[in-house]
Amino acid sequence: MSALAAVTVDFIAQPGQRFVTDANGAPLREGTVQVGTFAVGFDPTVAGLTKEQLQSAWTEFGRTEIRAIAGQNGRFSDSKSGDGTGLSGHRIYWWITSSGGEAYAVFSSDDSHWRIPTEGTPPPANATLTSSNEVNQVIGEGTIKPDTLQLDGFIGSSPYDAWVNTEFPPGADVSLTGPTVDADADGWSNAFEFLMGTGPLGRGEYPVLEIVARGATTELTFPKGATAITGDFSYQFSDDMIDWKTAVPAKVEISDANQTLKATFSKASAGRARFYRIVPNL
Ligand SMILES: [Ca+2]
Repeated sequence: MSALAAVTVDFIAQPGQRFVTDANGAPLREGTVQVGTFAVGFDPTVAGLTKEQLQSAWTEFGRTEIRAIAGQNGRFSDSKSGDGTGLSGHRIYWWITSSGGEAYAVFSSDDSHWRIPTEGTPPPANATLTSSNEVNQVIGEGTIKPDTLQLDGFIGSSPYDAWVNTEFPPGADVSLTGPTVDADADGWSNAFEFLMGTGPLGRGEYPVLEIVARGATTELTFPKGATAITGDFSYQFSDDMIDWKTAVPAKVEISDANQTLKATFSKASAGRARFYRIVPNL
């Protein structure tokens, strides 16, 4: 089995294919196309993800500028080569932004050209071609039309900002409201209070976490804040409480009725203890 050391991605929106437009349908004259992937275990299709959450899981492979040439506006084409190690099998995404970055959408496709070649079976020259006519998936406020990929705009406050406005008095100092601050000094950061649905100023409110080994799996169940989403949470595991590694759940379920989240992991090998912890992605 040969390792995938390098890969080339060609990305194209040319005459005869879909081109990029602004929210009014006019060809985009200034903007950028990033080509990249998202972290393993991160589901970018979950509704309500903020730009910051997408960016935290984003790995850029390369980028190019949208053309500003008469008859070519909204088009682009480029070829980027890079290290394919660790990206084997990852789906490729286009993150298209207007000039200044105010409007953006992330596009992808189910087409096989939109996956980094798999180690062991690289195609000739490890090339992957991605064409605008193959796009069939949009993340964020974009629209896929027969002839265009539209950026509908994505401006607004995050769910965390909205929660701060609800939980803190008007005009509260930012030194109290940041996600890493523990405003009520109860040992839980504001980010965890948001994620777990407890009050950031209600010292003494603690979420109840439950961990159950069940057959071939381990289930971690905990309360979830009303506007927190599965993409807000990452997980780590350790066998010695010293060396922590990323834990990717095999399954994540949300119970809307009582706002609990259950992450299911493969069980540790027999006879060994395993510890899990939750890491906020804020
Ligand atoms: Ca706290």
